Amino acid sequence: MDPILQEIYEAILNGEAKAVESRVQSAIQGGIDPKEILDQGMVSAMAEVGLRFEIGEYYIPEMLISARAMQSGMAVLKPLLKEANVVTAGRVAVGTVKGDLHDIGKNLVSMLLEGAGFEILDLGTDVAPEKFVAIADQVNVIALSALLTTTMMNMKTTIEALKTAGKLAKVKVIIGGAPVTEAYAQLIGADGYAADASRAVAVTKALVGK
Ligand code: B1M
Repeated sequence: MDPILQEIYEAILNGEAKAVESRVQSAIQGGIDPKEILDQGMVSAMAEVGLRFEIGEYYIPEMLISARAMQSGMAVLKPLLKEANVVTAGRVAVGTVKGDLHDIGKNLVSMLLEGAGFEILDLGTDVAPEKFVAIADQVNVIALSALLTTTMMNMKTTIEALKTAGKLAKVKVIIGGAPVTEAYAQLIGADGYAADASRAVAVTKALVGK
């Protein structure tokens, strides 16, 4: 791995937000592809944070501090990830489902969709099904994220609420997040599933016929 990417990786593990910010800036100035910075330096560091949490080496505060450091790097990368396209390809409501506070993956999906020309309505985290129902008429696609096995079932609840409200004829639903699978998406009647943020762009484009 490029030494600067290794430094970003270490700084996220250590929760050093300022260092992440400055190293990401240096990596951009050094001509490293933003996608490489994101995947190798940052997303892989968060995967390691998760592993350390699993084996009891990290606790919630460490996870939170690393997440903040990751967000500070993402803020630097955001304009570069967005600059690819400015045409509105459609409107997408993005949110992490009820009970779930994880927002890094959701923010990444939003950024890349925005970069691909979609207009984003970010509903945030812990979003109740009724909120997705309320916004359904204003968007082409609803994008649901979940990181917990205990909250992914709220994707099903959300799709059921949209169905009951008669919204599914007009709006498509894409789901994703670490515990989510293609099989689960099919089981709960989602229109699309993506394993990562780049694939979420491709799937969303396909859903709106672009
Ligand atoms: Co939490 N957490 N966390 N956490 N956390 C996980 C998810 C966990 C796997 C850690 C572990 O045990 N190894 C575990 C879940 C276990 C499970 O359910 N099976 C867990 C747990 C248990 C918890 C708590 C319950 C801990 C506790 O309180 N005891 C608690 C729950 C709080 C709640 O939500 N109600 C909790 C809290 C937190 C923090 C607040 C401390 C913090 C979140 C901060 C924040 O988001 N602002 C946190 C963090 C940071 C993590 C880990 C370490 C990292 C998550 C992350 O941001 N990854 C995580 C471990 C891990 O994932 N390895 C963990 C980076 C991000 C880019 O990846 O979000 O997966 P991800 O997004 C990916 C794909 O999933 C996909 O695209 C992205 C890549 O391009 N994707 C989509 C995501 N959404 C998509 C939507 C799409 C398409 C693709 O279409 C719409």
